[in-house]
Amino acid sequence: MSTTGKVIRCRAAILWKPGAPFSIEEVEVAPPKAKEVRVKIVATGFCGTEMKMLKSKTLHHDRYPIIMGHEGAGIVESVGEGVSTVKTGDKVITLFLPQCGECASCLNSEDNFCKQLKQSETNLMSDGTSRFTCKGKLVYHFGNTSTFSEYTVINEISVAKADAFAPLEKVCLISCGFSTGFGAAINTAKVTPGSTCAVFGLGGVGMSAIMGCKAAGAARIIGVDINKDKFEKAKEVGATECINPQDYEKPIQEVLFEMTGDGVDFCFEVIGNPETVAAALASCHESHGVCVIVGLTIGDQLNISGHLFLSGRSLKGSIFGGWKSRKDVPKLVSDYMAKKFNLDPLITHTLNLDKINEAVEFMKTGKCIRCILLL
Ligand code: COD
Ligand code: ZN
Repeated sequence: MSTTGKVIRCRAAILWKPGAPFSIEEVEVAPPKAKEVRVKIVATGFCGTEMKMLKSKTLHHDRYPIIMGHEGAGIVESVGEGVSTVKTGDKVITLFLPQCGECASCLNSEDNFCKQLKQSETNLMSDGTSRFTCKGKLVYHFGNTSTFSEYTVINEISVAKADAFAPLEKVCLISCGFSTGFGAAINTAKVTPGSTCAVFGLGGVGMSAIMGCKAAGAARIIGVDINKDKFEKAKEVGATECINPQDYEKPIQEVLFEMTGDGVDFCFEVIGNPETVAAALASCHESHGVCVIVGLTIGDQLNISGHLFLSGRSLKGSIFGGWKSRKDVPKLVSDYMAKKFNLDPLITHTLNLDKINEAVEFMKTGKCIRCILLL
């Protein structure tokens, strides 16, 4: 029996208040309105950014209850009026960063920061309402996507079509972690062949940055993390050496200067910590070194000496690895299908959505790179 045009009752992981565990509830998901699609989520990764959100007391402006999740893949269940680029049955990747195709950023070939991203700051759909309710209460959306639900409603500009044969339990990582890290190296830093790189933070996004540095032909890739259990995997994906700042008396930037002579050509901060951003910048070659910030979020303040820039270093931000989401994600999925990169090393755990709080524990204890949740 078709569910088109009807409210769907399904399971979702709800966060009722800051600091609470996820609670699996039955939710109602309204049909998509104009220019929206309703997606049956098949798989979603649990990203480090969700951990940041769980810890933060200030993000979301107290918009609870909320359905989080922004690293998803699924199948279009139905589409709203005026949707022309996807149809029922299509496999799609959810996009926390939309691509409207019309704003100044979308029209600029060097820019991917679609102005419609602002929409997600309301935690509601464009008409100011939510498509979710639970126990009679409005439930807020998250990151334009809300993938911790069996069904979700997303703007057409926030989904990308995926190859019909793509394994959704793997390519969901193209929705955030893989693309964010890999693209930071390829597109934002534009890592050059033979260069020396350092990646601070060896989570799913940092590992993907290592893969990007390797694909770009870097000669040396130094992984930096306080959890040495990450080193084996980092080397598997391309790190040539790994160091733990806690093993040294001196600051890590001095260690990196000793290891490289002149500092690294490209450095990536994939932790989201203002202090490690400062250390990553200071680890770069004094004149041509480029440091890319992948972590950090609203409210994070940097304290960096202007002296570091005088000689020519640069510090750059990066969102979604610089990819134009709707245009580039289908190509990334095709590249995955053509075995141009491997996502398996990033997937350390796979759990049913019901076990989402175990995924939180794995992330907390540093045991996991990516935990894929199946819905
Ligand atoms: N020094 C070295 N390593 C550290 C330190 C430190 N002081 N502190 C933590 N680490 C390591 C951890 O041991 C861990 O291995 C790694 O840093 C972080 O990995 P994860 O698995 O927690 O995180 P990822 O890889 O999934 O995500 C990292 C981000 C940097 C993307 C995230 O934390 C973040 O800052 N997000 C905000 C930016 C954002 O919203 N981006 C868009 C969506 S992702
Ligand atoms: Zn993410």
